Amino acid sequence: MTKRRSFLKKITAASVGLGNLAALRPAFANPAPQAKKPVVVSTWRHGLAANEAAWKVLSKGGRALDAVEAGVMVTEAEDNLSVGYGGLPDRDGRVTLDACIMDENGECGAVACLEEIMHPISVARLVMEKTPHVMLVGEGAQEFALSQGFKKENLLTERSKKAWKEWLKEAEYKPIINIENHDTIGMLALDEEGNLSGACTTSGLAYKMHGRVGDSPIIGAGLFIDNEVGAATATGMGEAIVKICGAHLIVELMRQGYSPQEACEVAIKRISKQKNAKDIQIGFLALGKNGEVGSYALQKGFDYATYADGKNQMTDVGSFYR
Ligand code: SD4
Repeated sequence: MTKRRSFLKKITAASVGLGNLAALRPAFANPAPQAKKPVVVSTWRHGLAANEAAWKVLSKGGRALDAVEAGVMVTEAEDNLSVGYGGLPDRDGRVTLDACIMDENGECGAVACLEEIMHPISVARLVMEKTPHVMLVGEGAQEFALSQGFKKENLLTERSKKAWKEWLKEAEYKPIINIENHDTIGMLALDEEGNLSGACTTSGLAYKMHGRVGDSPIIGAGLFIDNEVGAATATGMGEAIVKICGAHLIVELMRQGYSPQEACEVAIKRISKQKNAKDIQIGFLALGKNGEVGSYALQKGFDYATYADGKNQMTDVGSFYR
């Protein structure tokens, strides 16, 4: 009998490919504490202003989906160098935008390489709500936006044009996101009803090849929501995030019982094995169904904004390379 039991133990461990069965974290290993809701979190310092707009929706009992759209629209309309209006262009001087949105029902929409439209997140939402598709890109995305009443606008500001002209003097093609050049906004919200949604929007990697798309509009990479479990979003070097399906990996780890913090750390550790990991920045942000927040980065310098209990505040994030 004892022999049989130890034999069974061995084959179970071997068949799941794990030397140590304790490494398996069933969902019941992590009982959910009392829900903290509503709550909204978003990447980087510009998340503070974005959270204010999201909170207006959430504090009135509004839907998380409406909150995240309203929130990131603030950042899209700001003259900053990394999201929407004023975003740094590609190497041909064209501002191309990527965005996606996902709701509590697992519905999602995305646009990639969209030009001259100030609010790609709202176009992404309409892709979700009005088409049978998940993603529209380039000209097709723009045509769809125009058909929905969006107007063409010049998004290349004097400041971003000047920066691009400066870059052209050397025009060395080094596609990298490190601690100096970043700032996609990824936002996750849990509403009073206990439903999760998220949004992610960016002008992407500065001076990228025309047509390059990062992680931010890719469901499962830059953003993923599972209303039974939690939500995750990403910022940083998109190629590295896509290679591990970052946001989906984090949510799936949370489903297995990892806390949002532990899940972000596992995902960052996985990226640390990639060949150029030392030179790039990645930040992950996760929100559990119970309102618990976790975040981790590859390099120092990542932070995020949380609005909960009527307070909006920044948190500095720990990093793999200290
Ligand atoms: C991208 N992840 O296009 C985006 C860029 C970014 O902070 O997050 N910057 O790869």
